Formats: sequence, structure tokens, C-alpha cells
Amino acid sequence: MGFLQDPPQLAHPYREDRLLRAMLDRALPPTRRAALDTDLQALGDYALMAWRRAGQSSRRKPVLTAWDAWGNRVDRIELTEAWQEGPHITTRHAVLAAGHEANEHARLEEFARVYLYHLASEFYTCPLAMTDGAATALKASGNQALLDRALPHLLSRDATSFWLSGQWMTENAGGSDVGNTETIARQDASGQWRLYGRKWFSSAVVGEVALALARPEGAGAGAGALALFYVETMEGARRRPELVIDRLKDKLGTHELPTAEIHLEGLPAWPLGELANGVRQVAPMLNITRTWNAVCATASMARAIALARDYATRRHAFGKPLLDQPLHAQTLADMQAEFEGAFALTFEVAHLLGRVEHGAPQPHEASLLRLLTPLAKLWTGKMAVRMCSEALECFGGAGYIEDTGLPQLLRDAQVYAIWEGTTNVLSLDSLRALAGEQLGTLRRAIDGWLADSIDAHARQQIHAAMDAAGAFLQANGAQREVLEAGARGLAITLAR
Ligand code: MFK
Ligand code: FAD
Repeated sequence: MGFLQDPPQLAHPYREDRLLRAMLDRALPPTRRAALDTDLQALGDYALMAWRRAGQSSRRKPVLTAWDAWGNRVDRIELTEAWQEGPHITTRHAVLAAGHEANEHARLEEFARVYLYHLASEFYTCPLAMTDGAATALKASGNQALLDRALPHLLSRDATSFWLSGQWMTENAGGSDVGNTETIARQDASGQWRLYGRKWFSSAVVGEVALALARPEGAGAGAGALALFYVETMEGARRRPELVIDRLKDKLGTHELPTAEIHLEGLPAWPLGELANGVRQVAPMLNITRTWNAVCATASMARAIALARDYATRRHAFGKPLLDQPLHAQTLADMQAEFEGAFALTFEVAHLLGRVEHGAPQPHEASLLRLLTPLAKLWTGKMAVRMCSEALECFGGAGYIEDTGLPQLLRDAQVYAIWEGTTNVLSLDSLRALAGEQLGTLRRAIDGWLADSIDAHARQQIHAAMDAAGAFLQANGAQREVLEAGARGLAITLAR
């Protein structure tokens, strides 16, 4: 047999991650840093095991069985191995519970876990993000009955009592524009609310609960008239008959994630709060899932670059390893530099979230968090696609071949920019976050925050972008449309 190429090897995702370790060393007090180490070591071990396992087995998708042999509707979903392990890994390492500790570092410690777990989890992190978001939105609602009922399950440290939550927003008539929601909430004779309608994208339909937007019967049109409801999907061990799974979607990527189209045929539901302004009530959930998205997009980039870098030491061309070819080395260095920017912004958002929730935040920090969350999501979402594409090219033809496992990185990355608010929707959202009093305060805060860490030209660009945002917020008619068309450019400039 002739020449055989060594496949890339994955270094230990925690022990060999200089960037993650240095950031945690810098940000955490020594006792908390030391206490975190056991979970991160274990999640790094799991990630390495999962990567090796994936290389040895053909990939699997979840399978939906709608009917049993005797004609009963069962809507049973068989999950992949990593998904079956999901509740155990999550609860054993307190992935969600850690983030809800009353400590300003809790979110950073949570997202360090998420960063290590994401790729091994096969997007089990998608419903975990929604579960974290549901817990956060329930807390914000102050609905004590629902908190007592659901929170111990959502934040459980025991797999047998752990519940996953879905997030049922998107319908056929609109995902970005949820004001088109057609699902109706109707009270039955006993006063129990019940939901009727069709949800067009329901990821992780295997969840035990969900938060769902619906229009109370008789309420007006538009988004303001929507209410936010809590639902449970199971009746003991069996799925409630009022929740019908129509089919699992056939997707470009995230194949292991069971994303379903569903019908609600009178599913019992409980409002979180007032029977209107559901978007305002679901916003805490959106901001949490958007932070997860940024962390997971960053994790995908880290994996793609780590593999490409390793391969560059193994593959020879024109008489030397790729790493010794100046242009290839520069390509990898450019990727790493951009990635480190994304990493810094993402974990700054994670840390800021913890400070705003449980620390002693500066007065401007809540506004800064509101702005940086959509910026981090939209910037890392786009960057992940570009970075995974570049990493595939670093492998030459092998990067295009299915059973190297590499194309999956690119296919999966495409989702980060689409769900949880597309790039355009979040560009507009980030401009809204600058509205009113925020602009001046944030401008001063950003100046102080960046201090000497950027050069005069970059500072000028940020000021120009913030001025343009201010102009947009005050403009009307045709002028506003022109400025709105530039919203993505503004958002990307601010994020960068
Ligand atoms: C593995 C990685 C993990 C990631 C997991 C992802 C799982 C994927 C699951 C999904 O994709 S779930 C579906 C996600 N769907 C979206 O994200 C919808 C995208 N569309 C938007 O975000 C629109 O901008 C929006 C629906 C919010 C527009 O609706 P409206 O009603 O026209 O919004 P409006 O008037 O801007 O906001 C209504 C209220 O909510 C306002 O408050 P007030 O009523 O007090 O004025 C807003 O300030 C507030 N609001 C909106 N977005 C907010 C927010 N508040 C805080 N933060 C936000 N982000
Ligand atoms: P549209 O809203 O129709 O958008 C189409 C295009 O128009 C986009 O490019 C968008 O950027 C652009 N656009 C829209 N409005 C504007 C504007 N005002 N200005 C400029 N451009 C605009 N949803 C859930 O609720 N729960 C889930 O569990 C869930 N899981 C998902 C899983 C996967 C794998 C995927 C792919 C999606 C999932 N979604 C889920 C749905 C997802 O949130 C929506 O697809 C997304 O929000 C976009 O909505 P849409 O598909 O209706 O696109």
C-alpha cells in the first residue's frame, strides 16, 4: 500500500485550551476557579471521547414512529447515544444549575461548561439553552405557582427528575415576525386554558415542558396581543394526546436534533403573567438562548481551527509540513486572531450577564448587556460559517469528504445565523437596544470600557456607528428606510 495520510488529532479540549484556561484564571477568584476544575476536566474528557466515538460510528438521526403495530398513535422518538446521555451529563456537571447560583460568576462558570460540552452533545445544547431560557423567563415572571412546579426540574442536579423545555414561537406565517401567530388560547368550561394551532419549528420536541406564544381568543391582532403560556407535554410516561407530532424536519445540519412540526389540539396551558405582551415576557428567554448561541458558535470555531492546526503539522506539501508554508501559517493565524476576538466578546457577555443578575453592576451594565447580546449572537453566527468553511479548505479535498466528519462542522454552523433571530433581525434589535437615553450612556460606557485597548481609528469607527444608530432612531420616512438598510453594517462594526 502507498502513502496514507494521518487523520487530524484532537488535543484535550480543556487541558490544551490556552485561551479558555487563561480567561478563567483571569476572571475568577482562585477558590471558585479551583472548584470549577473537576467539572471542566470531566467535560473535556467527555468531549474527547465523543469525538473519537463519532469517528468510529456512522452518524445517526433521531427516528419518529408515529403509530405502533396495533394502530395506536405513539409519536415515539428514538434518540442518538449522545442525546440519551444528555440528561446525565447535564445534571452530573450542573451545567444549568451552576448558572442559576446566586453569584456574579455563575454565568461565566456555566458557559465554560457549555463551551466544552457543545460539540459532544450533538446539539443537545439547543434544548438545554431553551431550558435555561425558560427558567430565566419564569423567574422574571414572578409566577410563584409555576416556579414551584417547574424550576426544581429545570435546574435539577438529578437526571431522573430533570425536565427539558421547548420554546414554541415560530409558525408558518412568521418566525421573525411572531405578530402573525395563529395559535389560539381558549378557556374551557372549567376555566383551564388550552392551546389550538400549529407550531412550525419545535426543536427538541422530546421536552417535558415548553413556553409557547398564543393569542387569547378574542384578543386583537399583532404581537402586543399575544400571551406567553407554560405547557407540559407528558402525562406520566406517555406524550399528551393533545400534542401531535406531524413529522421531523429533514435539515441541512443539526441532524441529531429532533426538530418537529407539531399540532396543538387543546393542550392545557397556564399563562406566565398578563394575557398580553407575550413577546416582552419571552424576551428574557431570547436573551439567554442568544448567549448560548454565541458560546456554541464560538465552540464550533474552536473545534474547526484546532483540527486544521493539527492537520497542518501532519500534511506535507512542496517538501514541508503545511505549517511551515508561510501562507498556510498566515491563514491559520488570521483565523485564530478573528476567533479570539469572538471568544473575548462572547465570554464578556457571559460574565456581564452574571454581574447584572447577581453582582453589583455599574449603572450602565444592564444596557451594555442588552446591546452586546444580539451583537455577539449575530457576529459569531456569521463568523462560524465563514470559519468552518475556511477550516474545511485547510484540509484540501479531505475537508469535502463526508466520513472525515469535517463537512458536518460547516453544515451545523449555518444554523447559528438563522435561529434565535436572523442576522438582520438582530441587527435591528441591536439598534433598538440603543434607543432613548441608552445611546449617550452607552457611548460613555463603551469609551470607558475599551479604554486604551483599541486604536484611534477603531474608536472613530465605533463613534461613527453609534452616531448613525442615533440618527436612525430619530429618523422618519424615507430617511429611516435608508438608515435601516445599513443596520447590518452598523451592527457588525460595533461587534467587531
Ligand atoms: C446550540 C445553540 C443554542 C441555541 C438554541 C436555539 C434554539 C432555537 C430555537 C428558536 O429559534 S426559538 C424562536 C426564536 N425566535 C426569535 O428569536 C424571534 C425573532 N424575532 C425577533 O426577535 C423580533 O424582533 C421580535 C419577535 C422580538 C419582534 O416582535 P415585536 O412584538 O414586534 O417586538 P417589539 O415591539 O420590538 O418588542 C416587544 C417588547 O419586547 C418590547 O418591550 P415593551 O413592550 O416594554 O416596549 C421590547 O423592548 C421587548 N423586547 C423585544 N426583544 C427584546 C426585548 N426586550 C429585551 N430583550 C430583547 N431581546
Ligand atoms: P423569516 O422571518 O421569513 O425571514 C426570512 C428572511 O427575511 C431572513 O433572511 C430574515 O433575516 C429576513 N427578514 C425578516 N424580517 C426582516 C426585517 N424586518 N428586515 C430585514 N430582514 C428581515 N423556532 C421556534 O420557535 N422553536 C424552535 O425550537 C425552533 N427550532 C429551530 C430549529 C432549526 C434547526 C431551525 C432552522 C429553526 C428553528 N426555529 C425554531 C425557527 C427559527 O427561529 C426561525 O426560522 C427564524 O426565527 C426565522 O424565521 P422564519 O423562518 O420565519 O424566516
